[in-house]
Amino acid sequence: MKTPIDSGLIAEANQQASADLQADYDYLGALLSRRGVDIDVVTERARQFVVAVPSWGTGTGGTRFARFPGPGEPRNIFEKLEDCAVIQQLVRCTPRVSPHFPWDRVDDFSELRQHADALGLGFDAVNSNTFQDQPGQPLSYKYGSLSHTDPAVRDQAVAHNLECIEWGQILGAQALTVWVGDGSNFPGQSHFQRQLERYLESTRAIYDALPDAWQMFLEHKMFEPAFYSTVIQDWGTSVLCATELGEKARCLVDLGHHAPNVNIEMIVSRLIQFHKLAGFHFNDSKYGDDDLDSGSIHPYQQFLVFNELVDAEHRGQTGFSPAYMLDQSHNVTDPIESLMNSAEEVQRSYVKALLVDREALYTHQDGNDAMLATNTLKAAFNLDVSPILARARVLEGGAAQPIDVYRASGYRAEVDKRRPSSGQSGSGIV
Ligand SMILES: [Mn+2]
Repeated sequence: MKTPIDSGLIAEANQQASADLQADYDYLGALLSRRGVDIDVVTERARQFVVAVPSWGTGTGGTRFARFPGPGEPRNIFEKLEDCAVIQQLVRCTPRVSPHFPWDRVDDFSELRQHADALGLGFDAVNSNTFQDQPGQPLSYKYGSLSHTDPAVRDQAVAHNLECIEWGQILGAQALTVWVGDGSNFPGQSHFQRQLERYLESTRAIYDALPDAWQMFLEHKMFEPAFYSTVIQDWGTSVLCATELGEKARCLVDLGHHAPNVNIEMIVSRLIQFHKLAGFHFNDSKYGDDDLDSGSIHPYQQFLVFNELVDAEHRGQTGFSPAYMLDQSHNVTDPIESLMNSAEEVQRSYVKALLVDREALYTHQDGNDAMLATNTLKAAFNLDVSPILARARVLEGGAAQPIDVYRASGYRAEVDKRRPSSGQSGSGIV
């Protein structure tokens, strides 16, 4: 397997940090032991945790106003995979990449799969794109795609989703994520019901083409690019459509796609209860769909989401197997650093949620003791679980301190030399 970062560098850095790491791990281990928790069991669970990386996240994002490209940006899916391999080599919890079509389209998908294999990477859900026009595309998506008033446009959008499934099969993916930018910008512009009927008819055609083991993830979004109404605007419409389509259709929760202050963890609970949770696009936000780094603004909210997920694991909820993925736009940081940091932040929320004393929580809930119930959650959230995360990475062959090793490796400067800017980028925000 090709490793983009010198493994000797990782080993050396880990060795230098090992005494401090051991002391921190022992301290946390003793603390957890007093709570009746075996730290090594938690570390084992942390080692099992995986979150997928979006191919488009490896490029610098941007806003409607500007994009400020960084040095050595990947110019195609092969180079994106190379960057994803760096992330995986250092953090060891991101073994799969989610491709986006047609941005990541290649002539030979078998070759692409082999390229990923050689880097120790697999493919996660494939994403279709009918929210922008591609060069040479016969019909425009300006007024919608799967819900367009013109059946020829809808057919074109359906056909693209079908080719995504076909390509995804070659890559070994097992899910198709469908997000449409369809909606309207003016009251009266679109007939809500007829528009949703058209969407359902189109998605039915896609659903019927899903291979046996595949799932279809419906991603809702409240606004943008349509600013008055969006066809799949919230989890309510999403779950209605997923129910209409059938068992293989589930709802994908992008943390940035809700109205401000919405209780997302409660939505997660509802979707779990009715077997309709597909998975997540993790990111964070302050004002809207900001696509900021996971856990950078609302780490407690992310923890509360994981509290619901771990609770479902704990109770052995049937059919519970959500797909975790990052979906962020990196405007001012090195995308590799942001993705590594965010993978760790998501894993951190998971590990903290594992430390919630669930039996105590249930007792306080049943006894209507609001104070002790909420403090039970805080008792887990307030712990610094960094030593567990570092230990899990080291045991998996990764770096105790991924960003330090990445910077020391000189990877960015090296790729900058052999990746001259193409003046265009396939990266974007979904
Ligand atoms: Mn998303």
